[in-house]
Amino acid sequence: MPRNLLLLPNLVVGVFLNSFLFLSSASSIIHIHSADEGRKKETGLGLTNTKDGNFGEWYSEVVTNGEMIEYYEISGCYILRPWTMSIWEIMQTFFDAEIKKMKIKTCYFPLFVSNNVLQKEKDHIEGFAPEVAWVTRSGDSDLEVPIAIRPTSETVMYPYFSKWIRGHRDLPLKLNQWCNVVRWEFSNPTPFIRSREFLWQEGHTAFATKEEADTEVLEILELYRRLYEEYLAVPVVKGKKSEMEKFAGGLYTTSVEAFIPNTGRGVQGATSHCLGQNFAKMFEINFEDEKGEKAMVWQNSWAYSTRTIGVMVMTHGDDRGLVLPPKVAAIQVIVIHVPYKDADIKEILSACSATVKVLCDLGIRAEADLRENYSPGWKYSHWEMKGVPLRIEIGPKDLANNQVRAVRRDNAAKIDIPMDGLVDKVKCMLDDIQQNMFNVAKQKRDACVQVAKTWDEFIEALSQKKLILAPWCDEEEVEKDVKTKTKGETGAAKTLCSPFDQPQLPEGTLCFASGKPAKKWTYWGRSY
Ligand code: 86X
Repeated sequence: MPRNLLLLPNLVVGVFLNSFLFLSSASSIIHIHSADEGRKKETGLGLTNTKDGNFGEWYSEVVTNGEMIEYYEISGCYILRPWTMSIWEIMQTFFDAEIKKMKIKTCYFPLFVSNNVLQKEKDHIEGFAPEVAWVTRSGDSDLEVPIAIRPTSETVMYPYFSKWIRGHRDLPLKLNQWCNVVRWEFSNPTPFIRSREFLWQEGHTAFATKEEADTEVLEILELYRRLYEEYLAVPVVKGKKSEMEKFAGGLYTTSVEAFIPNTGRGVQGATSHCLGQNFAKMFEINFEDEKGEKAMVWQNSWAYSTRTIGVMVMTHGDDRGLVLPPKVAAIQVIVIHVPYKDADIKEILSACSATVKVLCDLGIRAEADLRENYSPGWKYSHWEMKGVPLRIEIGPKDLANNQVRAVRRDNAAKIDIPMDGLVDKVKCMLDDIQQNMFNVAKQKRDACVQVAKTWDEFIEALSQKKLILAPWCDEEEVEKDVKTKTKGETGAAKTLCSPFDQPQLPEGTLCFASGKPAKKWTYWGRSY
């Protein structure tokens, strides 16, 4: 049987479902008039929610229809499909190579933590305790003592730091592991952004001096910035967390912060902590220094997780689906043949394959979709939904003119490219798409930044979903007070970070919230 006949029942079901929705659901009537809806009818693809209309629903549709995520029967857990994992692997390849240049070694510690060890640093666990998941049983019998699943690995690793570090020659000790962690969150789970199990790298390092630790904190933070800005094309702010928002077990916390204009929420992109000597005290991580005296190590820890991918999707996605930055897209160029009446299909197909080959030979991730049981229009929508940066169409006219038609995912621009010099042109276009995606995202982010010098300005900006930059006295009590006063359905406002890149703070500037002298500019907002 010809393969395309098998498709007919699907098509019928698709159309039936659409008309069923139309008749039965009042809400579907609201968006049935959009141009996209026509496309959805025609192709069986497309989104039913828009980014501006219902951001939350749009997001879950994008990550599922884009084939990144499959929902799982356990709430807060998601299947990461190959389309996600190829992005993760590209980021991993970049980051892993960079930290190897810094002489950081790969390790792997067990998933399980004994209660004893987990409780070792009481202050550290306090507050987090409700999120810890426990294994209490094997088969039919209860375990003698329950064991925890790592929510992070400080308490797993540091006993061995204590064992392995004896003298100054054992320092620095610089380890990183790629693994999963589990935090049993109860607030609304969101794919990538807040999931109960996620993937991350966690770096844990120990030094003889605070200076070395301080330097590394910033080196790692710069890698996180590059990951976001150069790979994911997402602008971030580098800065320091307030005392309230820092990792309580550490000395100070630095972070890269992103912002989602649609929801008006900040999102912590990655953190790089200087732990000081707090953990060294608890875990007795001591060494004999050059003078033969007993000293305590200085430690750092740092992590980024699969949350990075969610931030990227939220930043760039549009009403047609995902928009992937070329540097992380598994497929950068999708080649689609456009058959036409009596044109020689064989010739078109071989032109497509030849195009893919020249692109791949010069390092571009290109693939052809030559399936004959799907129409070109269906394929356009499909690969748009998946966010492929560049589509190349080849039809009889293109063949005759020795050219191809290229269509950009980021701005829908169409241009004809002569076959001669195709690879160079495509490379340029991919670079341009990458740069343009960053520029557009930065423009949108910058347009959300609102300086607030008074309480009234602050409240007004908050209601307009702004990323607020305000002069602050840097007092914990005042931050608490702001949190209390802004508590509402959508969550309280808090500090995101104090940017390292500080605008001028004129003498005599007062704190927007307390009226005391301001010490620094700080970003405020609601956050994920
Ligand atoms: C904080 C701190 C730190 C290593 C990083 O941010 C980088 C990588 N860890 C993590 N944190 C916890 O310590 C924590 C502990 C428990 Cl027990 C928990 F259930 C949840 C946690 N969440 C965050």
